[in-house]
Amino acid sequence: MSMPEVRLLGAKHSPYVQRAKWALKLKGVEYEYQEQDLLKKGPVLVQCNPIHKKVPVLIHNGKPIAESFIIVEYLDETWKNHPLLPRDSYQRAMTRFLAKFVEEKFTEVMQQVVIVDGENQEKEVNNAKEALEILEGELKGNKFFGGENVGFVDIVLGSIISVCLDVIEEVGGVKVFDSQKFPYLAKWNENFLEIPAIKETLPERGHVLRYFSRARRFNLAMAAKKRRVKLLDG
Ligand SMILES: N[C@@H](CCC(=O)N[C@@H](CS)C(=O)NCC(=O)O)C(=O)O
Repeated sequence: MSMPEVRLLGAKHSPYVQRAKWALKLKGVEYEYQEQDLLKKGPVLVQCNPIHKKVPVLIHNGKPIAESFIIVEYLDETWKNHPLLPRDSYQRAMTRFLAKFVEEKFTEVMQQVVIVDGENQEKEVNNAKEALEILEGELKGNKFFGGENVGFVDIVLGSIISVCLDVIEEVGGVKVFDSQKFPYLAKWNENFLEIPAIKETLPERGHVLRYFSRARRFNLAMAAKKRRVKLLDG
């Protein structure tokens, strides 16, 4: 049997994998999906992403590509239909700038919101709100960050806002998003979830919920253990 041209190594709960799935779906690329066990990483994952051993990994004609940003950009360069980044170099640079902002100031902050508590959590919630305020201003009533069609920034931000945000709020016991305060983003989220290619490939909420609940329990237990060790030491 011949190998499929495009394969995706993923995990059911993962917002990063979701980005690759959306880009593939929007471009209408057929692919074979292979779920990975992230606790016992198998030889395929280790071989394809030896440096990080993380998903997603896209395998195109036997050649692996890791990191969600790199994968989405690779797909955009390889399949020209439904462009995800603008053609103009300056506009492309601006798109990448905003996507990087989302990753550093929102995605990574939301990851902290879900695994810490107390004052640290309050601080991270405020950081997340500040990032949302900036994104609200960048959107300025446009349908999508990509204009009339969803693009790179929509995919990156959607993987957090449309997939994880309410789960993170539930698991972390906090409120980050307020549709009164961020009306453009609230409308953007509605528009985003109305696109068939986006809503048909959304992960099941239960998988995302289980993943974040486990991550929170684990991290809080580790933090408590560290505090105990420090008390004994000092
Ligand atoms: N920067 C990476 C992050 C990917 C990532 O963190 N993937 C998680 C799944 S949500 C993973 O594979 N974790 C396994 C591990 O950290 O060992 C990307 O954008 O693709």
